[in-house]
Amino acid sequence: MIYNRIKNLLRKFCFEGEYQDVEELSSGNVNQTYHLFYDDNGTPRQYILQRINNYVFKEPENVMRNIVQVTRHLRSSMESQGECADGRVLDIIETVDGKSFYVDQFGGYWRAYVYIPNAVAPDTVESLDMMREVGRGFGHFQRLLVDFPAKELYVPIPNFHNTTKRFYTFVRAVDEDQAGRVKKVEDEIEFFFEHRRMMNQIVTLLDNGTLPLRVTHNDTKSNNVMMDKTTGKAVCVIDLDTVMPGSSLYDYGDAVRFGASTAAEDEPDTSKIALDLEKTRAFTEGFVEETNGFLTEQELRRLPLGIKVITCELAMRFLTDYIDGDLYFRVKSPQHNLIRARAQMALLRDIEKKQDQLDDMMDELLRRKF
Ligand code: GN1
Ligand code: MG
Repeated sequence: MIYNRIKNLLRKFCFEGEYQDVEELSSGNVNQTYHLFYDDNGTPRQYILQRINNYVFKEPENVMRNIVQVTRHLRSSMESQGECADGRVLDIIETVDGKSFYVDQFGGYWRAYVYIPNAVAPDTVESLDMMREVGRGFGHFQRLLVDFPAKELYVPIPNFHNTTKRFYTFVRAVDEDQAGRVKKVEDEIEFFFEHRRMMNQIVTLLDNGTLPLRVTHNDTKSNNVMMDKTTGKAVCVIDLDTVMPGSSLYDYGDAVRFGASTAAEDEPDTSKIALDLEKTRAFTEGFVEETNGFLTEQELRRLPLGIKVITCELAMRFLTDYIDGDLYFRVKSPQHNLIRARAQMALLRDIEKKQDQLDDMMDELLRRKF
């Protein structure tokens, strides 16, 4: 029973009211997440309780230090721009000792947030309006952090989107073949060798100063932005674990990869997977509108490169984890990481076919802007 897993933790946090119920939320691939229901003298209260994956995040206390700082900055940026921050920024529930996390007797790290009411974290983006709004949500997030002192941030996963280094990690995994799976995936391995040059491009452009380093979210799936059920507006960006210096191309590219795909990230039938250009355009409009004025022309022109690089990078990360024996991502079956890798490879092939159309879309949007 889920309750047995969490019951001892409940009194460690400053939750208000009486515990009523718990549900496990399963859409994350890394952390374990629970939705808690409380009753505070007739007022319902809801919380999120999460166990931070400490295989992925080696120093969870520093991840939490980042989140405390980032949420504080988001709140004060909103207030200074005359926006109401209530319910629009992740709200950490402290432990009874006044900390932002609790360590259990097995060394597990736990944290809690106020659940954002009347909102959904969409696993699939159903309409163009919703996709435009997801774009606004992540664009707005980037705008609020534009003056965040990047040097103060701890880097939770070094080289997280350094695709060049990720390629070396992949090659090492192939060489070591620790789960004996390499012989089953020779064609897939070849695919990443063929895409090696393309994958290096953002790293090179950051290194030579063509693209600026910014504070970015780095995990911009549509289910990381809460959408208000009544108004359909983006209310709050969640999952701040990987906020760190990066490129706007990563945030743009990852959001399009996920939200504008015609199928789920782990769709086994690859014939169903394609990039929806209309959704891509809708996202781009929302994102560009919110980041207007601070994204450079170099960044704007290269946004489509972000879609390709991030899709390829993630495909390679899934394949690496399959080869390693499923150490990193949570899997539902022994084939899950391979299915995910093949799905992202299929998406990348379709993105490559649509390259000219993506470039035309950006040209047209840029002509409108300048
Ligand atoms: C992981 O756990 P979740 O769903 O927030 C991963 C992302 C991947 C994503 C793919 C820290 O995110 O990088 O893009 O899965 N997060 C980490 O679904 O590795
Ligand atoms: Mg995440």
